[in-house]
Amino acid sequence: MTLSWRVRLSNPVETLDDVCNVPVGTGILLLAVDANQVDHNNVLDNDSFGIAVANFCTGNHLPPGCTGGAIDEDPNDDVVSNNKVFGNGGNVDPKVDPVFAVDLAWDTSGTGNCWEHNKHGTEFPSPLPTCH
Ligand SMILES: [Ca+2]
Repeated sequence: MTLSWRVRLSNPVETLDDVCNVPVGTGILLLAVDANQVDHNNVLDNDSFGIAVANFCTGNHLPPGCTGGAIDEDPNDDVVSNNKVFGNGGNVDPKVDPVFAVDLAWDTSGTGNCWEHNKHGTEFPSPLPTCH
């Protein structure tokens, strides 16, 4: 099944929880998660980025080690494959470093994360690690 993600509205969450920190125009964000597979999605025209893989602290604009070891802050062994990801990052949320205003983004944290067989325009860093 192919899912389509297009987020153009502002974040409607008004309470002061972690969801409030999700940047406007986020497509799919893998924040500190391990062993997730994101595949066969259409991720199009999101203002900030398409699919991002990030460390918990980096993603929340906090210093490294921000949880004091309470959680594994790094994303590990995540696979992003066979997605169509275009037109993202054109109006990036001020909370997001502009280098991540791309279709496929990674803050280079964690181990075992890989990308393959995606159709996309922009990426950071380039090239992203492949799965084989
Ligand atoms: Ca983790």
